[in-house]
Amino acid sequence: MEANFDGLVGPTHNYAGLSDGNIASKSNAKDKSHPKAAALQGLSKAKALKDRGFVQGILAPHARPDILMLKRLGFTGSDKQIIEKVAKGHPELLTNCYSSSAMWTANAATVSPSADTYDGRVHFTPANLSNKLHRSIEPELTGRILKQTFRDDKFFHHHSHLPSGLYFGDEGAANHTRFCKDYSEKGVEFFVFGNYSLRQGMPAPKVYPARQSFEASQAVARLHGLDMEKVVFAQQNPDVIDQGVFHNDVISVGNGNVYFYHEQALLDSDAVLSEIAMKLDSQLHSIMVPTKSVSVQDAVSSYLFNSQLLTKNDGKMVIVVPEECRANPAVWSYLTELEKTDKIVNEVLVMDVTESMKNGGGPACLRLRVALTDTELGGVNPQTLLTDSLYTQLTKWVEKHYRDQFLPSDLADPSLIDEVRFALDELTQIMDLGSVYDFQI
Ligand code: SUG
Repeated sequence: MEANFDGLVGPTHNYAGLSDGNIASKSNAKDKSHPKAAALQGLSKAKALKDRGFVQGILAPHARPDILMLKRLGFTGSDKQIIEKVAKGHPELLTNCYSSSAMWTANAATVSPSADTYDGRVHFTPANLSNKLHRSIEPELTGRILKQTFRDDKFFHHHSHLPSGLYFGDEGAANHTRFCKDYSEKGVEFFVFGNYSLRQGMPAPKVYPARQSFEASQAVARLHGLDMEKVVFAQQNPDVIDQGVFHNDVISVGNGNVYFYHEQALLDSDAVLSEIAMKLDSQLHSIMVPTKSVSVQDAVSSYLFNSQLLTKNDGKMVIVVPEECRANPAVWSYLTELEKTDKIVNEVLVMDVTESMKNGGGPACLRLRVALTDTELGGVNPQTLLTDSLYTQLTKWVEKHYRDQFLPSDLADPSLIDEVRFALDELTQIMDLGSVYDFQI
């Protein structure tokens, strides 16, 4: 089966405008956020999908502020004194070390299911997220959270993140798709990159950064021991990166034998699609959305492609889209037609994840896909798998600890450190995460 592990939105969810190239993040910078509503929206999405029979997990949020990062930058004193100094003299560092961006677990790691890997284990490589300061501080803790979640090393193989820096910039599953006939069979792993970091004169975006390099995608495929006859590398169209498509999952999504993509998503789409179909050795059901139906601008503002394509019991698929798709006439008319006419994708399900959308994260950003066998599912920490009881516990926990509203200026409040730590300490008990966080209370 395919399990989806959604990121639990952290208590300091805020809009700091930290992501150049991500239009929503920039345009909502300094707005008031609603951490409690954000976390509850995410949990409701996960619960709704669990109630429909999909396997749903939860990945814990990160501990913020990242005091260790500040200490490595030369700040000294008690944790509260450090925050006071940073708030006074370096407000830009304060927003970075307090970001709750780990909630977008599509960027947590690249995952290869056991059917594809050399040692028959599920492989995880945390993304180094080198392109943005606030995200580059995630991989160590992400690795620890993944180890506490996918525990049994008989089934799970955890790698370290790739070397930091721009040469091996890696953004995880947001730029990785797996096509297959059946989840349990060997599939085709599809890596989409934004640029070549070590080759001169290749196509590259001009306005915004490419976050994923070809060299990084290749390294992850090597680490996971994939059969290169079953791997496809493709370059994202640099022009769409320059229009705000900072990850491939903002312009295309695949599942099973279905690829749902925008006409302008890739360089040389025809060749890429034939390679996927050839390596899949079965029919690829490709749904190309033409620019005349949905412009790149509409795709970016509605997040049509940042949707989840989920296989139902009858083999058909539901597409889970954000509310913003319903509000966009061109996108909604496209989806209404798709639901009526497509042979496989026959249902549209709309979810409210507005708080995440305002930072550029749709339904698909909020989840990490992990295809597992029944036996492997047994090796997952059970307290990370969503049940009615875990949903109730997590909802109560959020209601108890999260603020209703938040402005980036609230990060200067030194008492926030304890507020967050008490909450996370309780969470480690609810989710049985041991000493995954490195703070003391
Ligand atoms: O990395 N936004 C995230 C959104 C990630 C979306 N993920 C996928 N497409 N898979 C990013 O740009 C904004 C944070 C801020 O501005 O406060 C932010 O990090």
